[in-house]
Amino acid sequence: MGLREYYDKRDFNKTPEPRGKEGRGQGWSFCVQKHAATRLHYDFRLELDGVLKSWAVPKGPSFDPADKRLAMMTEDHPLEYGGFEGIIPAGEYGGGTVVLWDRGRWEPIEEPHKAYHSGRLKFRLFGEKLQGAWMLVKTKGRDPRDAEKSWLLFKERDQAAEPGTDILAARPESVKSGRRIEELVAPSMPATPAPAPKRLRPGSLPGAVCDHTAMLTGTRASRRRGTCSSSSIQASQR
Ligand SMILES: [Mn+2]
Repeated sequence: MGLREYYDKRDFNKTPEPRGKEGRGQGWSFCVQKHAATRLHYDFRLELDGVLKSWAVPKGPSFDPADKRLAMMTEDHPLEYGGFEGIIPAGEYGGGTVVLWDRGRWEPIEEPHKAYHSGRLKFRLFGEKLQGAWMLVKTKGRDPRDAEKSWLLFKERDQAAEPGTDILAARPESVKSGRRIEELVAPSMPATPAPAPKRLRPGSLPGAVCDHTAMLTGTRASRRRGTCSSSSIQASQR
């Protein structure tokens, strides 16, 4: 697939995501990014032939072999993406917050190119959270238009399988920053704090919601709402 689609979808003047380039040779990195975009999902990526083969997994990986998680193939990503976490601005492709949820090495159990192209990829993961044998199997999607993109990701039965453990709830934090996705804020902030809203008293509206991400990325909706307390804005600017 290569990186053409990855480049076509992004404006690198606007997104902090790495431009990267296709790598040479074969390494065996893998990563999982938790991505709060329009919908929360987990991006599962395996290095193959100098790029990260990528699947978006809406429900995330599970240590229970009975959980077959839908994994929609997405565009190849550059190897540099394996270190990325940050905030993709609203309005850009994939706009939202990304944390590096897991990373490590992977190891194919069968010849990986043949396995990938036949739609049955067995592998082991040596991550900080994900371990043991896993499988990605191509499946017929519910929508025929998705037939070429729909895979299932699931844990194989082995000693690393833990049907009783919800790894997503138990270990929500980033392996890079230690932060949960709700705690991640934009790294480069304007030097002067945003002026406090004048007429609205902070938190005075019933059901007022403090949307940090929207405040920080300066969307019109959040400015209009203007309901974040100044202390929480300052806290999030540290
Ligand atoms: Mn994503």
